[in-house]
Amino acid sequence: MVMLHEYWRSSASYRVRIALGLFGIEHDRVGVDLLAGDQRATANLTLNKQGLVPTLEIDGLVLTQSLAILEYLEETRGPLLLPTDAAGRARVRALAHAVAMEIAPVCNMSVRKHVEVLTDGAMSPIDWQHYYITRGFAALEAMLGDGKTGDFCHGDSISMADLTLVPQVYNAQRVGVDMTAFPRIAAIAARLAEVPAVAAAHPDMTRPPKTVI
Ligand SMILES: N[C@@H](CCC(=O)N[C@@H](CS)C(=O)NCC(=O)O)C(=O)O
Repeated sequence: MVMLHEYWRSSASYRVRIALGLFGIEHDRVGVDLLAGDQRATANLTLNKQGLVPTLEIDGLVLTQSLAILEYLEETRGPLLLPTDAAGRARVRALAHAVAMEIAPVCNMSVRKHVEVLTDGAMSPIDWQHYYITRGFAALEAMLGDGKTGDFCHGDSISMADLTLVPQVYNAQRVGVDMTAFPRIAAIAARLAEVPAVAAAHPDMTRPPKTVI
């Protein structure tokens, strides 16, 4: 059985949930409560040495790092998430990395908490995220203006870039980023929200019962 170890609000987990849905891979989910610190408990560390989520158990393997997981699914079950031409793949990866390697890491929970401690509460986790998401989205919006964007980030087919965009827009909205400043990103996100596998992966659909928001 395929098993996804995840947290319902984790953007990296959200990417993998969308991919599993798009590939039609049946799976079970194991919740790792980040607010309770379960990511650093032995059960999670045994699977994910970095003490993070997600981890995907599939094909007898234990896979970590969401983009590596997406690439694995693509290589074993695709093509679906990457274009068939090298230039297209490079563009999609650049868009995906602009989110997953530039915006998301600095907005991670451990970073936000550390900044709050270092600044003695002067910099709130929300202000921190707001700043870095806004900055990152300004760059992403410009990247999407190169004429190769269609209904989705790369032409009219869903790609890995869309799988990183959706969770980041969810986070942006949670911290009050003004999405009207990013019309291309907002329009793509709105279209993606209509895709069944994307809608089914939304945190509200996967939130454990009785979760405090
Ligand atoms: N680059 C990693 C990032 C994983 C990551 O940072 N996960 C976050 C949730 S989105 C996490 O586990 N945070 C726990 C913590 O910061 O303690 C990936 O894409 O899988």
